[in-house]
Parts: sequence; C-alpha cells; structure tokens
Amino acid sequence: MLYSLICTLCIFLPCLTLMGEVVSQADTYTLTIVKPDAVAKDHIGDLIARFEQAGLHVAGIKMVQLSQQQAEQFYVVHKDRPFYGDLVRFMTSGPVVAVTLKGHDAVQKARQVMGSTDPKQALPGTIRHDFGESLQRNAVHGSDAPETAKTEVAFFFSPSELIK
Ligand code: RTP
Ligand code: MG
Repeated sequence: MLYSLICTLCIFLPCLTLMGEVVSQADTYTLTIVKPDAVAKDHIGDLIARFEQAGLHVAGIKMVQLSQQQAEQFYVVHKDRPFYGDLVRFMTSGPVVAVTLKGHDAVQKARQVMGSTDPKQALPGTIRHDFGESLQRNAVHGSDAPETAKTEVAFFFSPSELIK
C-alpha cells in the first residue's frame, strides 16, 4: 500500500511541477527603445545586455529614425502633457533602436531593469540610474502594461519580423 502510494507520488509530482513551470513561465513580449541619447553615446550594446542578463531574449531588433508623425503617434497617450512637444523633439533628434524582448513576465521584468523614469530616483544598477542624463533623456523606453506592449510591438514590427 505504502509502496504504491510512493510510486504514484513519484510519477505524478514531477508531472504537476512540470505543468506548473510551463503554465507559469509562458513567454510574453514587451517593447523597449534605446533612446537617442543612449544611441549617441554608443550604449546600445550595454543596454541590451542588461535585459539579456535579466533573462529576457531579443525577439526582434531594428534601428529607426522616427519621423515627427511617428513619434507623435507613439507617445500620443502624453499629448496633453506639458512635456509632449519636448519629448517628440527628443525622440526624433537621432536614431533609436527598437527591441522586442521576450520572456517570463517581460513587461514587469524590463521595467525593473530600466528603473524609475527620473534617473535621480532610479536605483543603482538600473539602466536609467547608470545611463540616464535627465528626466527626459533617460536612455530607454519600456512598455508599461501587457496590452500597451502588444500595440507598441506592432508599431515597430510585423509578425514575420519576430522570433517566436
Ligand atoms: P517611457 O514611456 O519612455 O518608458 O517612460 P515612463 O513610462 O517611465 O514615463 P512616462 O510617464 O511614460 O513618460 C514618457 C517619457 O517622457 C519623458 N518625460 N519628460 N516632466 C518631464 O519633462 C517628463 N516627464 C516624462 C521621459 O523621457 C519619459 O520616459
Ligand atoms: Mg511610459
């Protein structure tokens, strides 16, 4: 009796654990942008390495010079904020690198790696603390929620440009 119980547990527990892993670690996507300040300072590789070191994978990457219309559309959520015009000017001031990242809890994980919007408030070891110049020139963009991530990834990448 005891022997068969142990055998049953030995068979089913690893299966349950494996199922849990598969369910809880399903990959999600997020969009990050290496902003013009970080591109100009040759920090593209440094920034992407930070995400990779946190367990995220590059699923798509491209360098882009945003037009004014594209930057206005991308940041349309901020169109009534006082910094909108400056933000659009900054984001069109030079090339950016758009990167789709893939991994478990990608949006949240990428935001942790980035740190707070204002580099002065960001924790040491985060991208914005280590590479950001100011509240505006803060090195990196990251999607703020899974729904936003879907729209932002589609803004830069067609499905065929992403590694599944
Ligand atoms: P992001 O969208 O770029 O990932 O940044 P975030 O979510 O941390 O911050 P958000 O509130 O969405 O702001 C978007 C970007 O606008 C610039 N900003 N300037 N008061 C200001 O001058 C100001 N506040 C925000 C920053 O470049 C910020 O990342
Ligand atoms: Mg934002």
